Amino acid sequence: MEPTVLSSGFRYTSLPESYVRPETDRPKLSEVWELENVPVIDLGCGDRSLISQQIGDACRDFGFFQVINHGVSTEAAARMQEVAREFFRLPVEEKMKLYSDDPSKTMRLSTSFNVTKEQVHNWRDYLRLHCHPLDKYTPEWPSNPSSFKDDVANYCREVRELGFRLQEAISESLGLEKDCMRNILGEQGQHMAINYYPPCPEPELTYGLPAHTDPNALTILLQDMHVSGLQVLKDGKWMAVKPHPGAFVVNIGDQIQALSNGKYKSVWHRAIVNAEQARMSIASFLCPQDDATISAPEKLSGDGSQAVYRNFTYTEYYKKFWSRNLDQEHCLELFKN
Ligand SMILES: O=C(O)CCC(=O)C(=O)O
Repeated sequence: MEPTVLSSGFRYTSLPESYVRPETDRPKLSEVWELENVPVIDLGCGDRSLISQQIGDACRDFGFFQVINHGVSTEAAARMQEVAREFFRLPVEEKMKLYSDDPSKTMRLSTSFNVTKEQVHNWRDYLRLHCHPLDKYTPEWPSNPSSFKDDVANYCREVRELGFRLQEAISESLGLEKDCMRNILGEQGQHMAINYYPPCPEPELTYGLPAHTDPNALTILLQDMHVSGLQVLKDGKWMAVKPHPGAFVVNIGDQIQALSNGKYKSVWHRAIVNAEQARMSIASFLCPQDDATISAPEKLSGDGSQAVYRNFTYTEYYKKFWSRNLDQEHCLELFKN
């Protein structure tokens, strides 16, 4: 069968069989809690040690948090969201020119997660872009809508700065020099997934994205303000993360879990879909340089004798991550000492 995307203009009235999860692996939406006390950290409060303490607490207890007064302009975020919406409204023939199932491609439109490997599909389309260095990658980005390259590049620059500020605060919260994480991670790559979840006829039977952790270092998520869908596993229970006005959701990826020697958690999260409204989310991923050696600093791992994970390169980790299904065991488990 020819590959296609969900955002084709066709409105499904029932869920195609290939999206139906086995009974034991469904979202059980009635059992999901709303998380009232998701840490919301004010990065503009002017008190550096308070910020680092709040970030440390959030990374340890939740593995994720929201940030406000983060320095990314409201305009850049609004334009990013608007151009992403315009992209998914394009005719399907136009979008399909960018379609690929090959995870090694640096720019592609795809659907679900890993369509050729997975047994059950996910109710999601996504446009995945490499974003750093911008002058290397923007030429291959979509030129329709016409403002796509400019709007997305502006947003990427601002989000990258935010990511670095957060990594510095994370380093300090671990008692390390502020540049420590960034030095280990090297010249960081930056990727983006623009996720589009169309209305789903039977949201109880499937996922937009099943439970997964992120393989990268840090994820900065711009959520749809009006349609929620992100859920996080906390103390064995799924919790819905209600969008907070003007905030980004930040989560620790597997690499920071490894660098913190397991002190900070790369948490399981998932996206659920709903029957009435389409939802979008825009995830920016900061990733270690391909050949960066991921190894917890001695201050956290003794002289290495208490290192929870063996040393590995990001290339090695990333290959392993994409060779598996999204919802298998935590990929870091395979790198334990
Ligand atoms: O759509 C969301 O809220 C979650 C997106 C996500 O987890 C991802 O892109 O990896």
